[in-house]
Amino acid sequence: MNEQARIKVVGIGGAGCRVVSFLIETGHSNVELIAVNTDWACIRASDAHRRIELRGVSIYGLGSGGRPVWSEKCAEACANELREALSGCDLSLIVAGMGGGTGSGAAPVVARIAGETGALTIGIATTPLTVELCKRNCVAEEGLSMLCGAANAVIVVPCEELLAVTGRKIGIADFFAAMDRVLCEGIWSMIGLATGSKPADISFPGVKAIFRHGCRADGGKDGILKVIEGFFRMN
Ligand SMILES: Nc1nc2c(ncn2[C@@H]2O[C@H](COP(=O)(O)OP(=O)(O)OP(=O)(O)O)[C@@H](O)[C@H]2O)c(=O)[nH]1
Ligand SMILES: [Mg+2]
Repeated sequence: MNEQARIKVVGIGGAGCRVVSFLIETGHSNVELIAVNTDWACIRASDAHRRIELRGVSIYGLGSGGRPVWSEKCAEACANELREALSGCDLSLIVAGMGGGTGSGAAPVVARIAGETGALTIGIATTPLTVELCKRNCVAEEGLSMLCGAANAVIVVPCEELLAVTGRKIGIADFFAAMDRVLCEGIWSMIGLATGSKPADISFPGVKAIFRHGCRADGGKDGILKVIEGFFRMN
């Protein structure tokens, strides 16, 4: 059991920042929560422990409007601030919804920087609903592939899988609130595993060894915990 593992959770873009807000509501004292966005109003409204407004390209703080290349440039321009915020931890969880510009473009840069600080870096990324624009699905695929290249492991949570559970009659706001809850529960479970609180015999170095492989895992409707437990069983 290792309760000393230093953990940071970084939410990127609208979806990532919402998950961070949810994590704050559900509380955990040992974890630093960081919100990163090109949408400065979203950042200013966030009660994350650390808030980073991405700037560098003329997007006027209004989000990237679906342009991952702009967000990537902004994240590179803010690399020093990101590095400083991300340093000093053992495990970085990088959370983003793939399909928009900020999560898809900036999360891979944030993951790379987190890895450079020496932290084990795990991406937690949602993929869009099939009803979302075709362009969003293409942007998501590309963003995901970049994130997989930058993080030690990426846990993919397809929105479509949750829709299969909630049914299609649910409103979009309720649906994404449910998605936030699933992600939030999965993240706390993962932190429980990483800090050794569950199961008790798994040490943080063990978690580190398992996720060092740089693989991609599908979360699906059973949530993230099953995936994590799967990794432990495999090893
Ligand atoms: N969990 C969750 N996912 C969301 C939410 N809103 C949208 N998404 C999903 O996340 C994807 C990315 O959306 P956003 O996070 O809003 O986009 P962004 O990264 O801020 O990108 P830009 O606004 O284009 O700069 C969408 O295509 C949806 O699939 C939300 O409130 N919660
Ligand atoms: Mg946005």
